[in-house]
Amino acid sequence: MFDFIKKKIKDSLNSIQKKLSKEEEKEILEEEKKEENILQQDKVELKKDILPEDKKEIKEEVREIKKEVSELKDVEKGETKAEGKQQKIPVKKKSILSHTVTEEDVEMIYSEIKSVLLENNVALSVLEGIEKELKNRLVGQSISVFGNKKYLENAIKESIAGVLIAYDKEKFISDIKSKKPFIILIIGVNGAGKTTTIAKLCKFFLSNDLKPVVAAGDTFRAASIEQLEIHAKRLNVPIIKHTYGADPAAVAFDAVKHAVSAKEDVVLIDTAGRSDINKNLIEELKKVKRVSKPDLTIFIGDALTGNDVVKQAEVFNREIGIDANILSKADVDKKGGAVLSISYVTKKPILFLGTGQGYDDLIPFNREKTASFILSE
Ligand SMILES: Nc1nc2c(ncn2[C@@H]2O[C@H](COP(=O)(O)OP(=O)(O)OP(=O)(O)O)[C@@H](O)[C@H]2O)c(=O)[nH]1
Ligand SMILES: [Mg+2]
Repeated sequence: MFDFIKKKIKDSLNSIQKKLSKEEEKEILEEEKKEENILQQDKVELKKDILPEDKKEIKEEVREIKKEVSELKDVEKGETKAEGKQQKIPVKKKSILSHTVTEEDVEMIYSEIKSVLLENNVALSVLEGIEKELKNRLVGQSISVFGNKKYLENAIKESIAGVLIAYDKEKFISDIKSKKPFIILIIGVNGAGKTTTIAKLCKFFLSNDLKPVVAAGDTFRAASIEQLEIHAKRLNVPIIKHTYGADPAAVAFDAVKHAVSAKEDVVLIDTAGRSDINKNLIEELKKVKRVSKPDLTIFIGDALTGNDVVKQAEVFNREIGIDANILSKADVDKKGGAVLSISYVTKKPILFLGTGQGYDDLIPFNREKTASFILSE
């Protein structure tokens, strides 16, 4: 994931660095020119007032001062490493060293990374969020940002983390333990990875000493019940099913009833998808939700579909209401735009990322780690 963003962000950082260094050099040169002018003026003023008998003595003193200045300049000269090769540039005097970052500086930084993120399906509102975060972190900072790539990297990393919302794994487990049975409704378009994610979640619950039961609420698609049955059998998890064409709300209701009497910890309700989100699907899901009264409604989205999945999540959130997101197929998604956008757009956290077809291919989402990964080598 983030293959394209990672590479391009590195290029952008180098380009930002170059632009900022040029600005800095210009500033230094201007400062030096000003100092030179003042010196010249002083010289002229002095020449006018000097008596001929004092000239020799003054010349001697000037020679001494020049020597000292030249020694000081040597000390003040520094070296910076640019892209492996060493380049000598004068180091600013202390007073000029700390530059106060302006809105224009941040806009320049933002315009560099904006195109990278846009190309990789990051939603526009998320980009605006990142810009706001960058401004909050950088504008007014009295710091030598120009000479400090790490500082810039950090600001970008924190700004990206600032638009992500994670549902902490530990909190998720403690939420589940707070109510028995805890009911989870799984929704999403067809092929998003709902049924596979339910199987992965069963494995996750079992390894956290929680007993799950699954409800075959997709009575619409051919072979959907058998698909869930195969997973349930492999994982040794009870399954509640009806026949094809049956009311999914009735399946969910029965699963909850079973969980209460069998003292199961979690009910996972599978549902059908449609190729597009039509009225029938929305009505069906609304009914399942009304009847099963889930404690958590999770939207499953296919990360590969980029902007589309974010739009789907918005519709599901508006029509049915979602509490958390899981993005599947993060293992094959090279862009990562959906992962960076979905929590900011829906204002609901990402719980896990699906990273393969195996039962263990479900990793808890961590916003700091995700942002660091984008900026890592
Ligand atoms: N590479 C990869 N494939 C995945 C992942 N999650 C699901 N899949 C695959 O995506 C395909 C669709 O997954 P399903 O779980 O059947 O999707 P669904 O949302 O239940 O689909 P419908 O029942 O048709 O609505 C299957 O081939 C899964 O193996 C993932 O995280 N990574
Ligand atoms: Mg399914």
